[in-house]
Amino acid sequence: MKAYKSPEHALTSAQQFLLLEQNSDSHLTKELALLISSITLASKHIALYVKRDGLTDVSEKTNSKNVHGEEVKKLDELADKMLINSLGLNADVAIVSSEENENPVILRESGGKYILFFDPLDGSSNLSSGIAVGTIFSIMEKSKTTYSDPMEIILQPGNRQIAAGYIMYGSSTVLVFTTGKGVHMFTLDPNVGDYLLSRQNMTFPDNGKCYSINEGNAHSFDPGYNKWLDWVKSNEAGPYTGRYIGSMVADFHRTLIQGGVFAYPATKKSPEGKLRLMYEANPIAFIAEQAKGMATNGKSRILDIQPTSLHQRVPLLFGEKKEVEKIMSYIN
Ligand code: P6P
Repeated sequence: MKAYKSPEHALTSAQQFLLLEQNSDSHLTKELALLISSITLASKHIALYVKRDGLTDVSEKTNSKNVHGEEVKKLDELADKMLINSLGLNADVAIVSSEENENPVILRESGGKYILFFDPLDGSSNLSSGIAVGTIFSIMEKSKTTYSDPMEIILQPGNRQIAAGYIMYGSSTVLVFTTGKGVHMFTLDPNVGDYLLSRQNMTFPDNGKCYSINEGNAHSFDPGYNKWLDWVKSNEAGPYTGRYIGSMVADFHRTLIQGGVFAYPATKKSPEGKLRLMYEANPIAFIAEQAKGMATNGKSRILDIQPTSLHQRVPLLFGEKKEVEKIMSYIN
């Protein structure tokens, strides 16, 4: 990225940063900068509701269940609608797929060059506990202009992503994204009302010594995970710290900042894993690899998995390369 003269981090918005990058790299078009701005606009509205939880009824359950049979909070639906409405105004968006909709939403039968996947409010079951939640997004280009079944152009492997990111609604509201040229973080400044550059070219620290897994599921893990857990808690390995928030965006963000490793293996309740490939594992894996880390299903690279269905689940391990490889040495 060309050096630019503005003060290091004080005045660079996410959109300015993207447009500056565009000068140095043609693949990052104005459309993509505007597209990410559509997402951040919706996220500012979502942030307002998240920050006022308890004063409104948005963290209450709706009567409906989503395609996965999970309870849906009012804010899940509201966030989904805000994102689709904001993206629908962008003529470059053809199709959006979301955790909250069984089928893809075709915004433009013809025209539009981007297809998007998102989890509008990951971890929403934690909303009423005041725990960080997040919006996760993944952006691909349409692989062809004409198709008979939208799944022909939607079910692409994660290595076809051109951008991915998340907004974490936590102690601060942060946007983290990559367009394939490093991982960058922007903090929402409520006084300015915009996301301002706060960290650039982020990489996982080395030797984070933090492991993140829901040990309550240990009874149904592949035995290799329990062998790894015995090791990670041993004197030989230690000391490691256990941290598990139960909101993947927050667990990822902590791992990116503090280092370590996260694993959500297959369990008896979720034999394919719990996390969804297209709008959770793929975007997180793109960011993890751009931050010089690793993301796998325990056997292969997440980004190389050829999807077979829109809402398919995968086991997910991410974090420092050597820590992920350590787990893999026990399970394979
Ligand atoms: P468990 C939140 O519900 C979520 O989808 C992810 O954000 C999180 O990593 C995972 O589920 C937590 O699942 O079974 O540990 O509560």
